[in-house]
Amino acid sequence: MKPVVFAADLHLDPARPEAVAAFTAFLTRCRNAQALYLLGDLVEAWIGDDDPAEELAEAFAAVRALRAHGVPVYFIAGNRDFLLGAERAAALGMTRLEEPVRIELDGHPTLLLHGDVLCTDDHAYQALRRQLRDPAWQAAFLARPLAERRAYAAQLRAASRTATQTKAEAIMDVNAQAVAEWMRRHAVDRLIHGHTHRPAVHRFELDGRPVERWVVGDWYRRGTVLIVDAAGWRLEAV
Ligand code: LP5
Repeated sequence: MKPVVFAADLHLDPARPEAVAAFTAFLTRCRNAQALYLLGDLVEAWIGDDDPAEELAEAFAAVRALRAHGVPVYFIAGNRDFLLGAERAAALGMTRLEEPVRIELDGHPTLLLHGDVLCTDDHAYQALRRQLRDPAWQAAFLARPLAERRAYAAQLRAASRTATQTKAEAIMDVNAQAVAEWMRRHAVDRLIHGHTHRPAVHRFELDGRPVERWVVGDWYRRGTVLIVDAAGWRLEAV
């Protein structure tokens, strides 16, 4: 089985060139993969498809090079890049998939999510999410000039940074009930997600069956990706 690779929370930002370089180098190592799944927050903040995002051109050229090598790159949006549409994603070298995504992986029905929908104890975030995912709100936001949107996004980032510094760690993790409900509803025995920045595998029982939740890590210092191949499932630092 050729490797299927999962990464999330890269938060690509021209202000962090080392993370951009690490991602670009990582893509060249994915050339023997069956597929690469990017589970959201690929970029630090995506403010609309009319943003040329020129500073990240090299990273996206590497994504297109991987695709040209025959490796499909699938993208699921996160809370930082939900405004990256299917058409622009395709131009950047990726196929946008709408979550929840259910795949058959290594003989396991598997659910893929960014992960933020599982954090149901974070009521302030869930309220913000409902607002930001509202099509009317998005249309009004996208009608603003780019510079204004950039400033709003920076303000929201600052507000979020302040909020997350004072929230209890447990609130920002997944809710066990939510995990069980998503897995039950989609009849899967594996769940893969990011968002919480807590790379780990959680093995537990759901309705008497053994199931697993795999969490991939962020790329702020060093990325942690999930690789599934003939050797099994493993989290690997890159
Ligand atoms: O991102 P991360 O992991 O640090 O924190 C998230 C939650 N925060 C967010 C906000 C993003 O960081 C900002 C995204 C900007 C890019 C999108 C651009 C397009 C939209 C621009 C809109 C103006 O998702 C954080 C969670 C955390 O994950 C863990 O799950 O806790 O949620 C919050 O911090 C939300 C706060 O609790 C409530 C925020 C109140 C905001 C008040 C408005 C401030 C002014 C806005 C100006 C327009």
